[in-house]
Amino acid sequence: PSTFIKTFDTPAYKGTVTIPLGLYINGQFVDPVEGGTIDVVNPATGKVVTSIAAGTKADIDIAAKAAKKAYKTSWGLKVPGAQRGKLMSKLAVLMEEHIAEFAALDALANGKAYNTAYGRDNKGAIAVMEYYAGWADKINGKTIETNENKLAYTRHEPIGVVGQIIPWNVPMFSLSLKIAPALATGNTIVLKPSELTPLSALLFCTLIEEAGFPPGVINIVNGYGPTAGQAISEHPLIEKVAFTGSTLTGRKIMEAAAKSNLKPVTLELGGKSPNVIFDDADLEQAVKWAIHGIYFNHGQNCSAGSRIFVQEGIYDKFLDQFTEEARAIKVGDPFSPDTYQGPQVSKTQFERIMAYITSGKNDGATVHLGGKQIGQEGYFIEPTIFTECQPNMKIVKEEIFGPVACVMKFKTEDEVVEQANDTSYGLAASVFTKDIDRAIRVAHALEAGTAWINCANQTEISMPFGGFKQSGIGRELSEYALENYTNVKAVHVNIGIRL
Ligand code: TXE
Repeated sequence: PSTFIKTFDTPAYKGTVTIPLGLYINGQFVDPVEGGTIDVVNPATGKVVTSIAAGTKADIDIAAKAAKKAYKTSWGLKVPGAQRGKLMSKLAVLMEEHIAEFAALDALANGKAYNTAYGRDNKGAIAVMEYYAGWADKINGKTIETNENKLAYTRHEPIGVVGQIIPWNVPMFSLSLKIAPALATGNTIVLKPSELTPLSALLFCTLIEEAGFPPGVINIVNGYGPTAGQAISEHPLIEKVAFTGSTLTGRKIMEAAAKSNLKPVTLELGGKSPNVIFDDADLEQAVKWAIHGIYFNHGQNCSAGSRIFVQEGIYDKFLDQFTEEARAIKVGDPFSPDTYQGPQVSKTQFERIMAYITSGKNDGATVHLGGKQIGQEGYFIEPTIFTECQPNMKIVKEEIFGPVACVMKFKTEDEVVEQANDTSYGLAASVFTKDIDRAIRVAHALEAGTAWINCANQTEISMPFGGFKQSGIGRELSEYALENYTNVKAVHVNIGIRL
């Protein structure tokens, strides 16, 4: 396979990054069987940066077989947890050594600010790898007291080969939070990055062997969803699939899993998270968190606080200050050090968001701020605020995944809890109030996998993350994620029962 060499000479990053462009299978970069390619586009310009190898079903098959062999011969229960953890720690060190290159590749293909890619995504990815390296020798079952004639205990065994399919919004963070718990528990992996942001994953592949992983333990196959992604979901040797992305694709993955070998599925899907701000909230802080809640990462956040409910007493003041802050957001070149918001990730996403803005207008909502493309080149969208929104409008019901907030007025706690829960999603929710009773009461009443009190969009590696309702199945991060990657075996040892 060929290589991609890119020299960056930007205010945020200067340096040259070199990555191989093949599929990473069984410890080697290889060409795809069918020779397909993916054009990687810089969303700040709309221009193709490079073309990379795209795998299909045939490549996933080779990767799954390599992963199976590695599982049987050089990973899984053959390798003590402490040793697995050691390799993962080494991998984290190598990721840290290359963090600037990772951030540059993610800023290039995703369009996110280099500083965000560096300080949030990639710092986070490294921390996740370190966190699960620490778990690798602590995957313990239990002894269970039954009767004196029996020793009964459980083992948390690895599942085997696991498939993982990730999106493009936080490329390296997603990769690490999928791979790390699977490795810690002794599984081998076939992972497909998003076709929109495949470059940083290729750099990651160059570190796997150096960290000491045997060939076949981690296989990374770039490719498109309906081909390579679908092949992962239905492959008979792959015994579990973990996915982050759209609800629509999540359904297809579950279906393929059910129709093939009934592999268990964990899903982290979209959201339409409510942010509820009461009259007695610290207004300045509520405004700042609400801005971070919806506009961080250009609104391309599964837990984005896209429905902002403000109590009538502070509604006007909130809207004024929120608008002022949104207007001040620095939109521009991802490689400029003071950029907060870059372009949306792709033309498709840009067009989808602009179509939502049009639908909001057509449905009678008011564009209070923004609503337009910025410039002619690339996929930049103005931070946008809709007011006068009604519950049945598409912009209120559906995930926009862009810098678009719906601000709505409410009167009472009961009313807002009902409205906030009036959604098929249930990923996250925020509540802002100084009244501790109300804060906890509302946080408990909101139907969401994560509830934030007086903050928004917070991630802790040691806290579980996942959705209620149609936002997903299973929990990622924290100790909870380990459950996704182990099979529990109950062992009954007879030490005296006679028949
Ligand atoms: O997602 P897809 P897209 C939401 C967000 C966004 C929308 C569409 O609302 O606007 O999804 O984004 C792979 N079998 N989120 O089109 O299609 C695909 O190759 C197996 C929320 O990018 O779900 C990629 O690797 N895999 C979200 C991954 O699925 C398939 C993050 C995600 O792509 C496949 C991203 C198939 N049939 C989007 N089709 C979040 N929860 O954070 C596609 N893929």
